[in-house]
Amino acid sequence: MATRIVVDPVTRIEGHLRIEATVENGKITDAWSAGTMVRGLEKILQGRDPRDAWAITERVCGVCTSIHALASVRAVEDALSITVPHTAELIRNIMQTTQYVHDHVVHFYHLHALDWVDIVNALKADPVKTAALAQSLSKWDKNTPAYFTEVQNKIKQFAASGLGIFANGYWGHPAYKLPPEANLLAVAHYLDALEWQKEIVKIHAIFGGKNPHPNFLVGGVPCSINTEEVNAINMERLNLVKKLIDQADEFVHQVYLPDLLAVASFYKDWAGIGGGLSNYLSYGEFPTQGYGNPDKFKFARGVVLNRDLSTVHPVNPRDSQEIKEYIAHSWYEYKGGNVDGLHPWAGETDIKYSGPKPPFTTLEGYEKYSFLKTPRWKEQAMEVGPLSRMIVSYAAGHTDVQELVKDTLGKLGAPVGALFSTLGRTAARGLDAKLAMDWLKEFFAELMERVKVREVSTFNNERWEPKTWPKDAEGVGLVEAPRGALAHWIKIHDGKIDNYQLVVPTTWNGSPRDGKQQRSSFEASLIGTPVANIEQPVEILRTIHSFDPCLACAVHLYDSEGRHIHRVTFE
Ligand code: NFE
Ligand code: MG
Repeated sequence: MATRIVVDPVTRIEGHLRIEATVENGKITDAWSAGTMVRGLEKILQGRDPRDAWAITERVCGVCTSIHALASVRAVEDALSITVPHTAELIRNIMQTTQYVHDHVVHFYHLHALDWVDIVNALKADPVKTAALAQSLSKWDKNTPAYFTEVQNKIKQFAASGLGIFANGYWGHPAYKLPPEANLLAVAHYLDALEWQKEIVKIHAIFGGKNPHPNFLVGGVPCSINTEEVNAINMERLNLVKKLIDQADEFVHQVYLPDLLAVASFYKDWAGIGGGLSNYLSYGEFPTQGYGNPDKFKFARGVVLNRDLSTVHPVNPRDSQEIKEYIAHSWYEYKGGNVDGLHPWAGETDIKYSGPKPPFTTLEGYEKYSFLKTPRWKEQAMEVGPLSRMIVSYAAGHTDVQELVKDTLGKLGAPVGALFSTLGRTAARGLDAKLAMDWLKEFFAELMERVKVREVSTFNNERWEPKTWPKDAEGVGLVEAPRGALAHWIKIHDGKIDNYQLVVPTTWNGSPRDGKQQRSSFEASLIGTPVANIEQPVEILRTIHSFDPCLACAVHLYDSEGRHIHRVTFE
């Protein structure tokens, strides 16, 4: 008999997500993913100055901070044909690679690790053996018996006081496979990562004034470089950036990547679980010769269909027949009816749902069940994220990505097919961080070369004044956010925003089914997942967390009167 499991709220994510699944004979047979809270942005933007949009959209989320600002300035620059000086583009790349590294490390330790790491079991570890294990993995200078003894003592005190926010974890669950020493090692690095993450974000503060939500600028970046000026980005600031980059490099290579491989080696069965969709979309990222030249991006742009790595299909975000958002199962209405999808330039964001509302207990049998819309590329569901970036760049022949992927699979003794899984998704995020780390160093070195020869212009003001703009303009800003393909579409009329639509990574991955009942990534990836104990569905968390969900980004509209859109009652 099928049993229905509800996980609501899913914790260790950003925003509000509910997952329901039916389990039969110990495996998931169907799943529903619902965004349960509404936020507001797309309507707030209407009628405003396009040059301000970055500051508003950026605040959709504090996790992928800065990313929506980048998508926004790119959309406006695209609409107004503004080219950004190369030095400004380098600084944007530095900001964004910094964001990748920060976001992925925080995800691995603070949002995902406890799906694989049993804190309580770490109490059984021998600190001497833990140090030996750690030293076999890396030369990080904290890999000593004294350090692991100290961490274990902290856990002991913590456990004695009831484990605080971790009290409801599924400790002792049979799905946890790490030996006690590996658990202790991971918990120690969980704490180290907390300390470290507040350092790397200073790079955002240096170039963008603060973090989260650093400043951006249409036409460039809002900082000027002058090595002799006390208030500009001077040598002291640049030296601090260099130091923070070196620290980050050490953390990624000496802590995150060795831990990722060590943990993964105990969970190889998860290379056969959670694959979900077989289509992968990446917009490509990190311009090296301008945003208008995607062939020279570090990550490739395109779509891989049916896991066929021999072909990369081109993506055109301007084509009204390619990317569309559907609302067959979302709490919205489109003026022209709810069957056809809308291209984002013609997108609508109106919650006028009047049909039956599901009770709090279940979504079963209700046609509409989420505040996320359902994006499709040529009517097909796409997975987005680090794994999609690896797959599309691999298929596009990017040799740095190919070598890294092959090398990692070799270390794990896993075939290429292992990529298409929960484990593959989590491993791909580590590779993404490593590539971003390497490129961060490269972009910074190039910036320093330009500083030496005083090629330091960071702003193109040619089209700053609205009187230089056409009466009507439309643009699209594509970004590979840490969680995947992100785009903002803007329509400008008489110097003001006429329409503004965001289609966000977690909207692709976490959306409800489309009108043809095709599932999106979260739902598809849960099918077939084993669940050992329906009271403690850690397996659902493993797969859902492997996407690093952000519902704050994914549900970004609001009701203009601030009404309760959907009131749930406890029964
Ligand atoms: Ni709020 Fe985000 C990222 C964007 S959504 S985290 O990365 O864009 O998936
Ligand atoms: Mg949207």
